[in-house]
Amino acid sequence: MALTLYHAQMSFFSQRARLAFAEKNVKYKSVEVEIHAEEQLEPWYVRIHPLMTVPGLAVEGGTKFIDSEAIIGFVDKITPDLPPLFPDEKSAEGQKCSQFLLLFKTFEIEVISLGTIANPRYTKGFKNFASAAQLEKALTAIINKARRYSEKYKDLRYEYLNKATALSQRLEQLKDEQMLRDHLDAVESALTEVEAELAKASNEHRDVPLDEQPWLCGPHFTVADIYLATLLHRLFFIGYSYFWVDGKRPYIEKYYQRVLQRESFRKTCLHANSLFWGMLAPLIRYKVRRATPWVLGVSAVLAAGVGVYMFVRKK
Ligand SMILES: N[C@@H](CCC(=O)N[C@@H](CS)C(=O)NCC(=O)O)C(=O)O
Repeated sequence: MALTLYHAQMSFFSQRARLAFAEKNVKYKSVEVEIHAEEQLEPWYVRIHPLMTVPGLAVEGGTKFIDSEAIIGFVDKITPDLPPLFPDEKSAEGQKCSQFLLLFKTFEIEVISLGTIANPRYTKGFKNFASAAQLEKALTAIINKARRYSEKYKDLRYEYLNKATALSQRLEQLKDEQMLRDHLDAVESALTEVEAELAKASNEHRDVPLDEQPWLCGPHFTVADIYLATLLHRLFFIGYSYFWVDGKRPYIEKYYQRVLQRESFRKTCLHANSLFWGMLAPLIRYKVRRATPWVLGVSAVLAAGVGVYMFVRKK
């Protein structure tokens, strides 16, 4: 069964999806959607993913998934012989997993990521790469593009108008500093619960070497670990590692170090937040991809010119 994953390196939700694929060792065709060049708004992608977000998954035969959790669920379903990412809800591990998934839904990482760029003062050591004004300008440009496209591509009119509305709400949130504070508080209290759970499990497995210790919900690396691992990685990148370093939440600190060593994580997420690998390199690939016909055309004309010149000179 051929699978095509549409994703972006730096995108938080794409990282979750890629990590699930790697955990379950499922192969897929990778198509990068360059969200920093607004490629998610191009009609070819809207026809695959009407919400114009990443990740998206297309399955041979026509089925599509347009949400990271649904994608992870699908990956889990097609690999029943491997330990489940969503353990049976009747098991203790499955119950914990559902509880943590609910807990991780008490805040929105997009509000935190974008809000932090607009208000970096809550972070420690975060090197801001855009001002609030630049961010607002960029979002406004995307909203305007969605509105223009709603006129240009009549068959996708409602999808584009929906997108413009969704992004306008994001823009309002960006200006709402109290909202950022609320979401940061929610993250902190979630981390407090995580710390308590990790501490309990670690004390119960005191004599077991670190690489054999349980993960968040039990013996297996589940979807709750995918969420926690990518959350910590993003928080680290945007300057909130002070939530756990320097003895603040030592079990989380140990957990994060363990995640950083995990092969699946290293392959899919380790460098995804870096400005070079997560933003610049994909942008260059995108430009090359788009420039290829033009570059090929010019090269062909030049080569033909040189050929004609040599031929004439020989005569
Ligand atoms: N609930 C969705 C959220 C996806 C999402 O918001 N993706 C972000 C990147 S992390 C995105 O595509 N942003 C670009 C946009 O909204 O135009 C999921 O879990 O897949």
